[in-house]
Amino acid sequence: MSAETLRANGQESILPISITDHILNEQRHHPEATGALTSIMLGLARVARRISKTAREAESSGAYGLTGEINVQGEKVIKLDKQANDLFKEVMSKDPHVAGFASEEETTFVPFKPDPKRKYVLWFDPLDGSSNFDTSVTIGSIFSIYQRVSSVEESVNEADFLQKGREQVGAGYFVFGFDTKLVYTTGNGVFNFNLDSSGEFVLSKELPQIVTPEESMYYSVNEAYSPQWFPHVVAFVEMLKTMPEKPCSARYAGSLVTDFHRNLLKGGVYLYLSDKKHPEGKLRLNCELNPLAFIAEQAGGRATNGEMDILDIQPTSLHQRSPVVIGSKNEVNAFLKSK
Ligand code: AHM
Ligand code: MG
Repeated sequence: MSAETLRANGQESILPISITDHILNEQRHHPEATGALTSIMLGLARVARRISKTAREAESSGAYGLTGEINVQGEKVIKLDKQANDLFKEVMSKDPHVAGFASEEETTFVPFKPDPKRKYVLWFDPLDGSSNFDTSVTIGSIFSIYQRVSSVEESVNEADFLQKGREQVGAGYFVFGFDTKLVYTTGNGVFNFNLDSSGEFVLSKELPQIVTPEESMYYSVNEAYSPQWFPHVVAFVEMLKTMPEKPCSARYAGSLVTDFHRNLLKGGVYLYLSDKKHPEGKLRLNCELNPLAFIAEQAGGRATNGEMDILDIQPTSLHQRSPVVIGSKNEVNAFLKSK
């Protein structure tokens, strides 16, 4: 009997529940499962282990500094951005279920060898918050898994990477801080793993499943842009600071995964909206917002662009940006009412 089953039967497990145990157990509820998600998740965990090690040994691994390139987002590429992207590419190209991927760091999507068994495509932000890396602020990787919509007889095409977030079959992120975490969902709740000293992601004993508080303790926004904010945003942030019962406190790392993760656990709302200088906000719909919106909803939170739920937006281009308010339900709903 697996450790998961023991726990489900009300018997405390003394064995740690690995990511492999967990996914296999999840798949018991899906008799049609082929093992593809297990394989993909294990590949992602492998990539994360390597990024974690490279980041921890940044001096000797040569991960600090810039490559000298500018990516498709117009941003300077740091060496660890490139190393992380190359790792995702290499490991996922060897997965027999993955037909191709798209990434914040790639100009367009990358097809793998055509094969009818390759039924899934992935989106990554290989290294989110990377501009913080040389100051030891927590960074992360974000991923999203879709079933391809193109014919399996052919190579993937752009439509595979322009699916609504609602179509995700799995999504998650890794947090690289003083420890390494994996948070993921396949649409059946949000699960929380820690990388242990043997290199295994194990289900957290303290907090195996994450349900986000309905009320925010924190708000996260770059207030340096407040001179450009539209009046309703100024008023909303003021309201967060002055809520009579429990005013929110500010926390902003400038690293989306870090800010999102803290707010998910403690209750909080993250905003990156349109302003007079950023008409579409900054964050990328496909590789950043859709996966985090899937996690937020599965944990009981919400994500909106101000007009509709993030997961219902039909993407029209690969690197499209979107305004976002994401996190605890009460404050996301309050934002929508305040408009
Ligand atoms: P990136 O590091 O993948 O390019 O992501 C963009 C980052 C987010 O992690 C973060 O929340 C945001 O940009 C911060 O932007 P700003 O400096 O404008 O506040
Ligand atoms: Mg990012």
